[in-house]
Amino acid sequence: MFCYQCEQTAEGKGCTTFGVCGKNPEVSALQDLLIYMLRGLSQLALEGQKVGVKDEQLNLFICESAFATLTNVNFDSKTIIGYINKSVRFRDVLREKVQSAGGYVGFHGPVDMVLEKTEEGLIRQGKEFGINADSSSDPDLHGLHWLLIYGIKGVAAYTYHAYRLGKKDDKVFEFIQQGLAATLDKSLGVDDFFDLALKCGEINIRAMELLDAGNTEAYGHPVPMQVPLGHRKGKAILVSGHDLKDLDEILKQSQGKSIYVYSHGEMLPAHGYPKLKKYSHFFGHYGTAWQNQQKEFANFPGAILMTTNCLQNPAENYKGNLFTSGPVGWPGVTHLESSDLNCVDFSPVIEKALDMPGFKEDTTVKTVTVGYARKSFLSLVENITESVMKGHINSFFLVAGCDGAKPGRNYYTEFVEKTPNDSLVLTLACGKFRFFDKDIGQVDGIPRLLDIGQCNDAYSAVKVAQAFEEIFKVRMSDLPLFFILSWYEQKAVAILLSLFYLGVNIRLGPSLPAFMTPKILERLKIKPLKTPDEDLKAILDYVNGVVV
Ligand code: FSO
Ligand code: SF4
Repeated sequence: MFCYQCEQTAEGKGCTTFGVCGKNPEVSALQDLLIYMLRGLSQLALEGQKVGVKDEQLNLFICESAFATLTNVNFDSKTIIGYINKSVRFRDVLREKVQSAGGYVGFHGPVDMVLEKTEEGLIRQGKEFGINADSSSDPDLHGLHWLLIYGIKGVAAYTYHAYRLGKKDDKVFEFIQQGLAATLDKSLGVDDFFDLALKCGEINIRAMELLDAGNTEAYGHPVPMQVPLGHRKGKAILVSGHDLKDLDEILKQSQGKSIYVYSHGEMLPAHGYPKLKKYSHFFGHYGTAWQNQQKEFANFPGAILMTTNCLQNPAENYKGNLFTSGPVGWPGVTHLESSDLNCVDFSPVIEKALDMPGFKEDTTVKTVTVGYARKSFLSLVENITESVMKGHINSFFLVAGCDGAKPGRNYYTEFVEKTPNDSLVLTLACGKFRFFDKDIGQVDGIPRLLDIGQCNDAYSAVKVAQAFEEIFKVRMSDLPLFFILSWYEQKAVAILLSLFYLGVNIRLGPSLPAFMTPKILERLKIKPLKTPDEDLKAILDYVNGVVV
């Protein structure tokens, strides 16, 4: 196997014998084959568009199945084979339709390939079409192909979430297909792929906007909310991942059953959404970020639902209490299918929670504040502007991105602790669990630590950055707003490309993507993290106009 799509890839180069994430070589080969098939389906879909052949189910299928190949999403060979077989069915019908409508279908590769019938055969084929299948090509071009594919996987995940909430835009589907098809087009060069990466960033902002509209129209705009970090005596369900629709459903279905529902990981900001918080049994938050789940889930005395990434190899002592939904899967863990993409029947989760002991007593709790998504944050803009005018606030840090297991991730805690008192720290995504319960004080009554939300709320960060452009009357790249990012998986790659599109200078860690060559990093203006002291000094020197 060879996989280098995430930050924890072995030795910073690539997982070659077994995934650090728990992905085995067989599933890795099957995922490679699925992605190869999606690239071919995209070639046909683009030809279809030229002759008026469109298929929304195909558009959605590409997003859902690409989402399943993100890091820590689906480890179940049966599910991936199901997606591969479905891709063949879509391909054969589409080829027929495009041809009948007078379109071109004479592609060689995934479009005319005959797939094996057995699991072993598909694994064998997958090994031929993985990342290193075209390793003879120029390293920059090769890196850009995979940068684009990983960025598109992130866009596909956001698009899938948005679709479930009734939001879609053909432009996004079209770009996903254009980008995937481009990776099979030998006539394209390095500059073409930089343009496509830029376009991927732009389209990702649209996908995030759709998701933001879906979430806020369904659940209201997040408002600042104190979230208890403890628990209540009684039966319990824990919901992890990012999917607010699944959380809403489970809250609805577990009402009146004497069960408390808790968020885990990236679900924490869900407490800020008024229409989710209205459920009195949506009590608080349990645990921290995804990489601590094996310990945290084992100690949770109720049922656990994983709605999206990041799923880890479930230990035997909680595997029977764990459920997955959407594109997530692990062999032997009960998966709850939705028949119509909308409503999942969560009764097995509820029954499991009722069978389990639950918490024996209430705990006295600490709380954290969430809910500074764009609307709440923008309501502070007047106060922030005043503080900036008085010189009480001089810089802003967006400390955003993913958490992970590597020791180097302590950087972010230390960085936040060392930020000067005349700065605000904005957080987004699961990286914040390193410091989310720290009190770093206030400036003129404004909390210095403001949580914008989970990574699916990244559109709010874009709106906030655009508001800063208004306050300071300068372009985003000249703002005293500094992006200190931690990346982990492919949604983070899509967001990186969006920031690249917006012209933002990025500091990225804890290690740089293995698929980005020095040329790609330079062109995307990505700086590696040094130490918190060195980076803060460089930033503050810049803010204070010190010329070095
Ligand atoms: Fe974290 Fe995982 Fe939200 Fe990612 S839980 S790492 S970028 O999947 O999605 O921030
Ligand atoms: Fe390795 Fe990451 Fe790929 Fe998993 S997703 S196999 S950890 S590079």
